[in-house]
Amino acid sequence: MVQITINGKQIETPEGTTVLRAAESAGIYIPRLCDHKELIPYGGCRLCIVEVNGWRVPMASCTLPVSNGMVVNTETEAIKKSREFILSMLFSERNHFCPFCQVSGGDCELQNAAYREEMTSWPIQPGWSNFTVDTSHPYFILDNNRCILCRRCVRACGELVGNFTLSVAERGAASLIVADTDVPLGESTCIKCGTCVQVCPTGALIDRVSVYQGHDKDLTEIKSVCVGCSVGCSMNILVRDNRIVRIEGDWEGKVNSGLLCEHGRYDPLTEARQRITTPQIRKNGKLEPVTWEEALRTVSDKLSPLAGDKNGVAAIASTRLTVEALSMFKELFSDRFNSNMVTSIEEGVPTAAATRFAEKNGAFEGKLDILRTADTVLCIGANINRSHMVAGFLFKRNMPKGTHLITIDPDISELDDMANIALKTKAGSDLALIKGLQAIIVKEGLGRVSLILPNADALIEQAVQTSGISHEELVQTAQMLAHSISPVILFGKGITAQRNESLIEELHRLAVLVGAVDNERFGLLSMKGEANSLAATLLGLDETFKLNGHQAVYIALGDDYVSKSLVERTSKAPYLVVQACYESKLTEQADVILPVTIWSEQEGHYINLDGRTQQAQKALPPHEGVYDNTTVFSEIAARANMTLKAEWQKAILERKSSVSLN
Ligand SMILES: Nc1nc2c(c(=O)[nH]1)N[C@H]1C(S)=C(S)[C@@H](COP(=O)(O)OP(=O)(O)OC[C@H]3O[C@@H](n4cnc5c(=O)[nH]c(N)nc54)[C@H](O)[C@@H]3O)O[C@H]1N2
Ligand SMILES: Nc1nc2c(c(=O)[nH]1)N[C@H]1C(S)=C(S)[C@@H](COP(=O)(O)OP(=O)(O)OC[C@H]3O[C@@H](n4cnc5c(=O)[nH]c(N)nc54)[C@H](O)[C@@H]3O)O[C@H]1N2
Ligand code: SF4
Ligand code: SF4
Ligand code: SF4
Ligand code: FES
Ligand SMILES: [Mo]
Repeated sequence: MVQITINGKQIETPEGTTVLRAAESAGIYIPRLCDHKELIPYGGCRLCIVEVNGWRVPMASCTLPVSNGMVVNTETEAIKKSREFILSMLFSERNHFCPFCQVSGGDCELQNAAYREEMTSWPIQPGWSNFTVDTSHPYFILDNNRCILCRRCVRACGELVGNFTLSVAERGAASLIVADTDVPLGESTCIKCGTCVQVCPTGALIDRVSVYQGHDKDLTEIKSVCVGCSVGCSMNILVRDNRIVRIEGDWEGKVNSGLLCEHGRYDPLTEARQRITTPQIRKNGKLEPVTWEEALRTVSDKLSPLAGDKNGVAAIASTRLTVEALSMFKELFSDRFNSNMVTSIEEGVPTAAATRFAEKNGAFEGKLDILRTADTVLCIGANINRSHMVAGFLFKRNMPKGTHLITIDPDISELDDMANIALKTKAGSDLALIKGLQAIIVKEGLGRVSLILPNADALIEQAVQTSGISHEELVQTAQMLAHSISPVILFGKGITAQRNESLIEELHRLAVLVGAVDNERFGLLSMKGEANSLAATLLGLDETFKLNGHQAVYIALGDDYVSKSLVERTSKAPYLVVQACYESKLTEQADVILPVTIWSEQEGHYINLDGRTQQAQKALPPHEGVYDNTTVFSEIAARANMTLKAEWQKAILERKSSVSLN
């Protein structure tokens, strides 16, 4: 620990802390603009200057490490004057006529910094010229006229997102934020995650959707969890007048540390599907609006007599429902109705094989955090750039620092461009390929553990033949994996959809062989499906959906999109109940439609892909006329004279998980 004195206050702080952070930990605020908690200190704006005893000139506190006995003052007359001068320069350099700026009025860190110094004007004549405004992006606008060149956006896009789209062109006062080689943002490599907008302190990067919808002080912030995929990013939903104005990544989020992808930040704001707001029943071949009472009675009259019949009601639920809803669904149809076909829309495709492996061998998967320090990532059958973007950010950001990426995928994807090795295999050749990689490692004596493979040469030959990958490329891949110090293996639906447990077993063996997995390290992760993919499999909702003489089908669809296959497979159902939020091909063929709350109108828990239970709060009141998913299940149970215990915490522990739960 280091002792320092700031404004007369004795502070003990760990070595390596910056003066700015040390002050902050002691409740002393030092004004700053380019500094951001999640970004590497940059020292660009100089607003954070402080006086250090014995030093000739003021120092930028955001890049100044503490040292023992240091005496710092942050509010001397000289410092205050310098700060005012720095702000005057910033204001005069470009078009900072605050009254004309969208974020003026509490949301602009530049304006707020000036008010803190009690500035109402600045003495320097503005000398700016017109800078470009880029309006080509679907979600935000870049107005270089309001830019203070703090480079938070550039640093966030690189250091956090790992996309490296933004940079600075030109020099000095003419510096401009540009995308790629100065192409319009909308035509650039930008993946639309919006992180740059979230970190911009001024009105230079502004959101198209939330613009002119109110200032932060007018908005209510609700803590929630993204249900876009199984990563489970923490988010703040900003609401005004029962409307979502904006969604931001939660900097305190355990999984995502403030990051979101396009699906989390913007998809909910651009939802265009038609809501269903009244229950409907098919009468004389036509769907007609009815009261909840009539709808529930009709469903109950039809389903109650089927209770106890294994081939009575087949039931299938979305893995985007809360775990509260999923466990009630399971209890209702599995335990009370005793049906032999109760599953989820995912049908266990992304989860069942790993869960079965865990049932025999215990939890074997690691936590997403391990990606932050991986030096080699093997991505096999997982399209991380599309399906679990934020997980990808955690290692893509380190690639310029030497982290290697290997992909094994029969299809071409954007990941290939950045991969060090992209193996374009024949689909389904993974088992042979993985064994071949093991054999090379064993043969070359590179394994971390001993593994006897008497037929190594034959396995390698088999891998080459089956996968279509050359011997040389296989050796290169094996060596890259084996030589790395902290490798991580990610697998997705390309592997799990083969529903072959030995594939998981061999991947695990490979992970142990290269040191991705040992007694302390768990560098093997499956990417799973939707928000409650893991919860669904823990509740046993992971079988293939098949109709076998069932007399009714109950679908708790929630806000899922429906695939053609699900529509086709249920089209022959003798009786179809659809619990859904939006109109779809599936609701068109329903006998009864029960309209329910969307994700933002309900509260509940989600268990993400690495076993973390997270709570989402209700951001909006339920749309008039709709019920919560859990209410519908308990109403149906009550009408069939059943009571549901609804003990989800207990229910999810009945099955072994492939990853430890926390
Ligand atoms: N054989 C087999 N069965 C499977 C799987 C498998 O891989 N193989 N996968 C399982 C899994 S994990 C799942 S989640 C389920 C469902 O998985 P799939 O059956 O693969 O369904 P999805 O691909 O989710 O597609 C839903 C539909 O919604 C559309 N859609 C998605 N987003 C949008 C959008 O923003 N706008 C519009 N207009 N349309 C959109 C898609 O184009 C698609 O037609 O199937 C499960 N069953
Ligand atoms: N944006 C977005 N994110 C999503 C979803 C979404 O619809 N949109 N859906 C969510 C859901 S429901 C799921 S299940 C997950 C799925 O997420 P992932 O598990 O990553 O699955 P996919 O995105 O289908 O990518 C699977 C990859 O495996 C490759 N592949 C196919 N066959 C083989 C094979 O035999 N061997 C190997 N090695 N690779 C193969 C495919 O080319 C593809 O690139 O994503 C979730 N996240
Ligand atoms: S939206 Fe994301 S990828 Fe695009 S420029 Fe901003 S930070 Fe980079
Ligand atoms: S656009 Fe915003 S975040 Fe980027 S350098 Fe300019 S002021 Fe800073
Ligand atoms: S990575 Fe998944 S959970 Fe995170 S913001 Fe994107 S869709 Fe949502
Ligand atoms: S905050 Fe320290 S130089 Fe910008
Ligand atoms: Mo899925």
